[in-house]
Amino acid sequence: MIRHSMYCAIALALPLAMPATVLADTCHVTTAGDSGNSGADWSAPLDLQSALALSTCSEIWVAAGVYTPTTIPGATNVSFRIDREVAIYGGFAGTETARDERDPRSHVTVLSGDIDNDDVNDDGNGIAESYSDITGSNSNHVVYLDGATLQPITAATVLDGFTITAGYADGGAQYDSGAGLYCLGTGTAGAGCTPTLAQLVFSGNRAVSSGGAVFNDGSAGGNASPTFRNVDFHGNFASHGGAMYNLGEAGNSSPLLDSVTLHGNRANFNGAAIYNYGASSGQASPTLVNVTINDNHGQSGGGLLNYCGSSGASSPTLTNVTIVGNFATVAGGGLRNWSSGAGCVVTPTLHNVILWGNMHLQMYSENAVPVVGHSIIQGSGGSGGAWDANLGTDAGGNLDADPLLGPLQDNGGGLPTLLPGELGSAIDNGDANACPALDQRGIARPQGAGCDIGAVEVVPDRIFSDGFDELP
Ligand SMILES: [Ca+2]
Ligand SMILES: [Ca+2]
Ligand SMILES: [Ca+2]
Repeated sequence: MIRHSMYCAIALALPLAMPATVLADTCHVTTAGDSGNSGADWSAPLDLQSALALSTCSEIWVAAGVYTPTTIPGATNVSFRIDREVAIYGGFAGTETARDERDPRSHVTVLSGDIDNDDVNDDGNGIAESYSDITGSNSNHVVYLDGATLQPITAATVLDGFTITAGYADGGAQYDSGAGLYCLGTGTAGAGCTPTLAQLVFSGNRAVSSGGAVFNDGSAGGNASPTFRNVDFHGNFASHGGAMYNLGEAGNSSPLLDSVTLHGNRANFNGAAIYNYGASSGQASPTLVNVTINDNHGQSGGGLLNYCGSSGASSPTLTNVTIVGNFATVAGGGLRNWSSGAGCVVTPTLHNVILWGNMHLQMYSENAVPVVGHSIIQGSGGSGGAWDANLGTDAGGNLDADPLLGPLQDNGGGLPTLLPGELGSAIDNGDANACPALDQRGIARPQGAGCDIGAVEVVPDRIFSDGFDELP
């Protein structure tokens, strides 16, 4: 009864105390939303396209359900288009009054490209778990971030808590790339696409050309370098860059991937998970921290392809990254580093990285000399006299011993990871100077005597000083 009377007092006081424009700043969206509603609360929801179009919606809350950019079959060029500063959050049940009450894993909020609603959906979840679920008419880009037309897209533009699925980029020109999300930071001077992309799943997107899930276009003087945090890429497909393609041609495309898993992606040709392309004085040099790359298949670069075509750079920095069980039919089951033009620099830096069980060759380099320290590389010989110089510069602390990884599964933290065995080579053998504060799951580093190599820090079984396990 006390609660009820307080609620009434607040409900009566609010309209007097706060102008309507403030109430409209957070706009509410449901699958039953309508452009005629205010969006001010869950009882008057907007549809998603209307909320994106309203400049008064500086923050958008989206309730669980499946959203498509259009329901007109054949209108494949229509996307959820974002060209301004706005923070968009999914994962709401549709009753919350505070943002941190949401839960994207319980209240799955899907942005789908299946505009004619005919994709394989046996499980009824509205998500393409694989690109092979796609049929009929699908959006060329499910989400289109335009940082070149009105204003640059900055880190203040947030997309957080969604599953992005069933895009099929099979149109002409740029409509053949970036089926899940196209990040446009190219063209006019000052253009940029550097959004914050968090708690996302990119599943079952397909591009005829490049970037099955994501295409970061930082060409022609631009910059397309998003931050990806807690993101899962799986079941995506393209000719180049099965999950992601970073185009830094006469520009920059160097995203940050922090706590990301890429698994089960495919490329017909290069970069089954990620293709980094630097050329014409541009660069594609992403930073990967606490990243798991597993079971991706392509022709060359089963995990990453780092390529430079002419006078540019493709020199990613990998720290505590696990690249395991990927496959390339030609070369570089884990990584291929390929410098093919004059003035090119392809010098990836690997610290605390696991490269194990990739076919064929863990890492293959042409005119490129990676710097490798405190990493586990199968067949490398380890640091010292037995080091295989084809792998690059031995910065010390490298090992050639089995990390005894478990299967890809949820080991906590929400993303699938590969847990190192407690008796394996990863435990406590990382470089303390390169050790991130947390692991991919959000567990504090280091645990035990030192930082572990790879994306996951193992919490040792607690042993009492007498040597006996503690009681349960
Ligand atoms: Ca499904
Ligand atoms: Ca379809
Ligand atoms: Ca440790």
